[in-house]
Amino acid sequence: NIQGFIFDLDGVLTDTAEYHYLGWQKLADEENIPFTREANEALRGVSRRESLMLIIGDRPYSEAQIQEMMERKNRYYVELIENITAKDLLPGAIALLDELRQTGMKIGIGSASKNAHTVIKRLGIADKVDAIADGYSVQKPKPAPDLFLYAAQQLDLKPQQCVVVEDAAAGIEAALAGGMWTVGLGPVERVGAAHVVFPSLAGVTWADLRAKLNEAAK
Ligand code: G16
Ligand code: MG
Repeated sequence: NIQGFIFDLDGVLTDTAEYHYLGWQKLADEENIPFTREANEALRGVSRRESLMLIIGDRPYSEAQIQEMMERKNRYYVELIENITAKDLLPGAIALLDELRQTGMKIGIGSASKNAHTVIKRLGIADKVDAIADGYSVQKPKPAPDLFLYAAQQLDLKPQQCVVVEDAAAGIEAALAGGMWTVGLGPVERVGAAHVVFPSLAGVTWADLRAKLNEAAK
């Protein structure tokens, strides 16, 4: 019996992926490391540190240099997200959030980002969510289930009462490992492991979700 939804932030409710990309691209250019938009796809939902590791590969940076680069990229990112408004919500996000709340569902956010609180505030949805699990909440990043389990706990729900909505393969993996229902947004090649897949939240209603989840439960 489903009683709550946990939404990933970047790629599900808003598209901050572009700002993460611009931040990493600037850093990579400054460090003379080749980096492209395509390479950025592999960083979807991946933690800040893991993202940097994928960018630098086996280049011999010290821990101090790694820390400095993470901070530098974050400064660029924080600057870029200053202008986020409700207009940056992805199509269908607000309609579904509002509908789910009306049906009595609890709503949580499960984001790997340490900037999640800022983004949620700027999007104007802070009063529509009951709990936020972010990049400070747990140690182990997705695909470990810890972040979503933390969110479920904050909502006072059992994992099997929660639906996780994710755009990243690592996020679907994390939610499945936590014993939750999963909705994947995007191509099947990326989120096909989810119980239910939609191209995006545009036009998705609770009735659609309930029907497809019931189907998947059979
Ligand atoms: C996001 C993004 C990732 C980003 C990570 C950490 O997660 O998808 O690209 O690297 O958070 O963000 P920050 O550097 O702000 O702590 P999610 O989980 O909302 O998709
Ligand atoms: Mg995401």
